[in-house]
Amino acid sequence: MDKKNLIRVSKRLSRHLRHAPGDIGITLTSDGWVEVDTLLAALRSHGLRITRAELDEVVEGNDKRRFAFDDDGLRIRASQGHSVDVDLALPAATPPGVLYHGTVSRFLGTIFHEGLRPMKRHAVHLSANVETARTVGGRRGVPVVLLVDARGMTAAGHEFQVSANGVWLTAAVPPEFLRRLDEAVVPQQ
Ligand code: HQG
Repeated sequence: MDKKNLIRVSKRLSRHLRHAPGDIGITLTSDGWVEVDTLLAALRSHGLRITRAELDEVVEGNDKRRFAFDDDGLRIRASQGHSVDVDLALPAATPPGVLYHGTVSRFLGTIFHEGLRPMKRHAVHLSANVETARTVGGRRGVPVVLLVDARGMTAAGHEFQVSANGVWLTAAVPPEFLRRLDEAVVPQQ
């Protein structure tokens, strides 16, 4: 599959495995899985014919490893980013001392007032490196990177999870744990 098609199929998978399974008549389990055969048949009857080998290619070749198969390869799910009601049942994990979030300046007023909220997704998405946060923020304009005091949050009892593709997730980040990166003194890890 060429790169353009890989992206096209990946976007389709994101849509149905994170946001709109009903659009192709599939149902996700409570932890987000769907049988691969069911998915391929549903995509086929909605105009997207791909083989299992091509699906493997999309999962393997995905820049952010957005999708994962279960251990026996019979089911697939999105590793994060859902808006539909699923519980991925990820175990709690201890984050590094600081995490990062990329956003844009027009949201800063609200963010510093009420903290980071999941908005349409299930969890606030954070990254362990600045570059990823910059890229995420850059989808919406000139990126502003926020530093999250994950150590302080952990000490205050906030829980974190890490998705299969390395995205750090938490329910919300109160404003007292946020600094603009360009104004922050980065604490030692
Ligand atoms: C902002 C993509 C106002 C937040 C990316 C963000 C990521 C607030 C937007 C993943 C706010 C939500 C997630 C508040 C947060 N007031 N704005 N209180 N709290 N925001 O897309 O983190 O390519 O739901 O800063 O790469 O941008 O889809 O979250 O700008 O990994 O795999 O509200 O989605 O991954 O936007 O991105 P999103 P996000 P994929």
